Amino acid sequence: MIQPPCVLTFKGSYHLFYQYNPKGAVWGNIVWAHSISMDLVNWEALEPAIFPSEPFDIKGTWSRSATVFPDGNPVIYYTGVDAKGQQVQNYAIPADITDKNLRKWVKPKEGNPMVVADKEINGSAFRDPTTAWQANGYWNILVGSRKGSTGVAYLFKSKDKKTWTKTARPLHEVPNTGMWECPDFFPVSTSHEKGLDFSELGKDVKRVLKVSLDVTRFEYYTIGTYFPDQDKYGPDKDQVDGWDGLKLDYGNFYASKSFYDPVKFRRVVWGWAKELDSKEEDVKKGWAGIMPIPRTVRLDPSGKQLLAWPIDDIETLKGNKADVEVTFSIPNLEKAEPFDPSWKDPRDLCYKKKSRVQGAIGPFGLLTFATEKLEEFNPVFFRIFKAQNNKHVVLMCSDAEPSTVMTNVYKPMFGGFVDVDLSDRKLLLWSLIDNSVVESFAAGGKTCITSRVYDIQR
Ligand code: DQQ
Repeated sequence: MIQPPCVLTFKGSYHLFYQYNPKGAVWGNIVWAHSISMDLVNWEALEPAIFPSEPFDIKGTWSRSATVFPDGNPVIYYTGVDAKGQQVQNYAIPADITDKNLRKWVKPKEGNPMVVADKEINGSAFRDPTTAWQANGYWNILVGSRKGSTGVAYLFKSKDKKTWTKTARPLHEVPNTGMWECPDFFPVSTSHEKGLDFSELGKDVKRVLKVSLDVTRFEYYTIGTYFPDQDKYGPDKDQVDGWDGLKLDYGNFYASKSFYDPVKFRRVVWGWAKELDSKEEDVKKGWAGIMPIPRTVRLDPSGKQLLAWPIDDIETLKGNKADVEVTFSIPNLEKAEPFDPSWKDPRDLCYKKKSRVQGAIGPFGLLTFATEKLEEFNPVFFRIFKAQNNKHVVLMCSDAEPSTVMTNVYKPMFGGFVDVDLSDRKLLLWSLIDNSVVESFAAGGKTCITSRVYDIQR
């Protein structure tokens, strides 16, 4: 069983670390597995890098981040579950910095555990430290948590990277969002398309805060401003800061983490798609959970959302004919059915309108994994509505329900709105299809949906 990825770039190669159960295809016995790649596509598995061994992580070595400090030395921050079952933040460093594969990692006795829950923090809900960034002479990390039902990103600061102090208030918190796992806090440029490293500040720089919601198992992000002098983050005025917020992916995509790639000057986000198969099947096949294709992210020119697009390195895989690119032309937008403003949740709307019920414009899209007689197919499709302001609302759905006749799998519908200008009456869709996963990108990466699909033919 694998869980979310974390990437470290070191001396021109990519190191992938991820939660892994070496004893089976179910959650448990988590170690940090380690693979290495020169291109983010072809990977070689190495020995696990981190596993429970010390009082401060004996009951678990969980998620994660990697930081390369300006002196070139990498550090991993991870959550350990200590002997008392409390979640604490630890660090590990390479045993031999001259080994470019960084095979062995050590957890120094000095300074571990690095951050423990104080009286204010719930030590059973305190995990997933971020990559460190620098501001005003301090190093900063976030740790995800909750206070009752309020989701929280605690901020810790350090001058020497050894002693970390919690700031007076969290960097950000939002009532009724529950536990925030895997926070990610990164800068994006408003003036160019290249990625920025974590410590970039400045007037052409906005900040993204992404959190993974343990309650819904979806993620959301906001775009806003980071105020390092006040240790505060504020989402922009028009951003939805809660369950209905923007998503990097509206489908089976969780616990994502981004990294800055100094090789190609880009910001790459990598998520995790869990298995929706039955546990018995997972055990039988011997694995569960996948990493979808890593995605480059940047700010949309509107400044209101991100664009996510599969990394260009996958061009090398194109010979496998596992992708479909379509441009849909919409001849007559006039006949679109009216959009009811009470339809707030795109996923609910996909369920309500279903994939087989004909509307005025839509459903139209792709039938992936279709059997010859259409007993099974996974539709990725759109519907277009007309809103009161005369603008159009584009709904994108991916429906796993008809994708299999098997009954012992979870077959969800996923949906997201696509904020796209339809004045040229065109809508673009790119789907990457691979065995049991369909990753679809609408309108240049404005809306993405990852689905797991299981068919009788596999
Ligand atoms: N799962 C881990 C956490 C992380 C979550 C525990 C993601 O570290 O927050 O397995 O699903």
